Amino acid sequence: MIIIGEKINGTIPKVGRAIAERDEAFIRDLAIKQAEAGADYIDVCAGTAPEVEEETLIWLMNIVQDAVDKPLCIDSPNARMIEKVIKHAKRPGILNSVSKEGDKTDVIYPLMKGTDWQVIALTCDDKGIPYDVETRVNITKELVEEADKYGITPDRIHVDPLVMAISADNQSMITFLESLKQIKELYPTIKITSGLSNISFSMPLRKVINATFLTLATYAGMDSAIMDPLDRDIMAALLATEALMGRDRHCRKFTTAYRKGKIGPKKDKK
Ligand code: THG
Repeated sequence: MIIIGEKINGTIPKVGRAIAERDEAFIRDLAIKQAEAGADYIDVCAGTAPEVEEETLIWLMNIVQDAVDKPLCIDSPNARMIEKVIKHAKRPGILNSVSKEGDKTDVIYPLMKGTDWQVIALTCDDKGIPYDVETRVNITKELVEEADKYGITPDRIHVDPLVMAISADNQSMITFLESLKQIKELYPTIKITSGLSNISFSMPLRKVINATFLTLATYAGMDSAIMDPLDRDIMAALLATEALMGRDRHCRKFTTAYRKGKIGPKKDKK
């Protein structure tokens, strides 16, 4: 599983406060902790008013890149904001995100041409977010065909089919997994991703639902997840899933994580 650490996000109240106070140490610590916990990419999302988003993102990007040796996942609802800040990235990571809304592809794809940047492609368009399989697959086709014009191959695209809360749609995970299956049949090298927390919205015991979703989706072939790597229970579930799927030779990753106190009972740091 490719882990995209979601913690540096100004919409989380504590993080929003740290951003407002320009508390560099707090952001730095979040970057280091997520990297140590196993994040492959560090998502940075300003979550601020548009007027200050650019300087906030650049500030966050610089702190993270200074603190850890992990590529960024630049998270903004505004494609032109991503265009403005991308030059501050020291190396290619993931652009979060493109979709068929407005002219997003015309802004995002040229930034990726001839580079190693990857992208998260949301299956939504100007009509909104579809939750049926057919529309998700059709939007994916459009996004992949458009990407091809810029030489962007499917293996650089993480399709995010935007899973709906199960409290709102009982079949949410089932249609998500069917979308995953059909998209992968069309494009075997494409990646499928998801934010973990959307599925459990307005439910009790959200973390149990998120962890179980992660387990089932991983088994079904999900490639990456936007998640909280500091959540020890979710990380334990993920490591167990990968061991059970035969992806962890001699269960070494699982036992090492346990021995180091990264999962299971906390061990005091010496
Ligand atoms: N898809 C894509 N990008 C995304 C999302 C997605 N970016 C934003 C979001 N969804 C993913 N990021 C977060 C960040 C924080 C939280 C949820 C999603 C969050 N955090 C609380 C915290 O850390 O304190 C609570 C954690 C918890 O209780 O689990 O809520 O779907 N492409």
